[in-house]
Amino acid sequence: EGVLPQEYVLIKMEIIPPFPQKLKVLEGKKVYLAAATLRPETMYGQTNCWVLPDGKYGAFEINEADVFILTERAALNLSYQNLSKIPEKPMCLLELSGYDLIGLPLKSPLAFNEVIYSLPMLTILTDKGTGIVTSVPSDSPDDYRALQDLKSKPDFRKKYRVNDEWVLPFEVFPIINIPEFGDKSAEKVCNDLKIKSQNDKEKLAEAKRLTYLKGFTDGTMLVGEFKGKKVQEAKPLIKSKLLEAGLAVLYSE
Ligand code: A2H
Repeated sequence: EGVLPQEYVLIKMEIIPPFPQKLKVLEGKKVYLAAATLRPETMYGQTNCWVLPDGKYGAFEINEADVFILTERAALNLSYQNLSKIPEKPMCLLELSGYDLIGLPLKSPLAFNEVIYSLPMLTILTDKGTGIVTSVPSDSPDDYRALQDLKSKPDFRKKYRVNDEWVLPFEVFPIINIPEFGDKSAEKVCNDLKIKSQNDKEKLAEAKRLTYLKGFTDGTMLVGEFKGKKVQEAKPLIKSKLLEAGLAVLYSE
């Protein structure tokens, strides 16, 4: 944990009914996987959501209307940030594991894919953000590699009961150009560094360092309302739009 608080945007990824048996008690409510991101301007390119299979999650009442699925730790922090039905007290309606969340169909803000699915990622940290991560494989090396792992390894899909239709139709979609890395910067850097799996932590850290900074300083939007604008300019505008539309909330830790 750093000294300064980190501010995330929580993207409200809505679960599309009908709910599976395990989540049936929540049906009738608006239930979201709340994904913590530092890159709200990349939401056009979402291909899936990531959960930690062995992670512990809960469905928490945030206000009269909304239920968020995230870690208890994040729910506690949110309850001190005016995001709990009862102030300073997380209201858990249902305890869940990551396994319960795999395969949920989701509708996520700005995503060009109308329906995306929740899939397993083994490197998610439960002491950071919400434990839920939205996947943008064009611009995030972690997301690119984890999606490739699922696509290229049928045994891996089988182990986590991931249906082919939740993974195979989803292609890396260009949303930002970085002069040095092209339109699919994460794919390019992962290939250049010969990253073979989501567990290749050191190389992925290097890939993230390379793309994260360059994306912000040199990136140009290829899609959306701010197409043609620099990422630096578009990012705060897209963030404000999401917040004002009620499609996302801010979260600090
Ligand atoms: B970012 P920082 Cl396109 N465990 O969002 C692992 N990773 C997590 C996480 C957790 N518990 N919570 C959030 N994250 C990811 C988009 C994105 C992100 C892009 C490019 C880079 C990038 C789409 N995924 O992050 O350690 C989330 O992925 C590169 C750093 O707090 C979040 O933003 O700095 C980022 O890591 C937060 O990481």
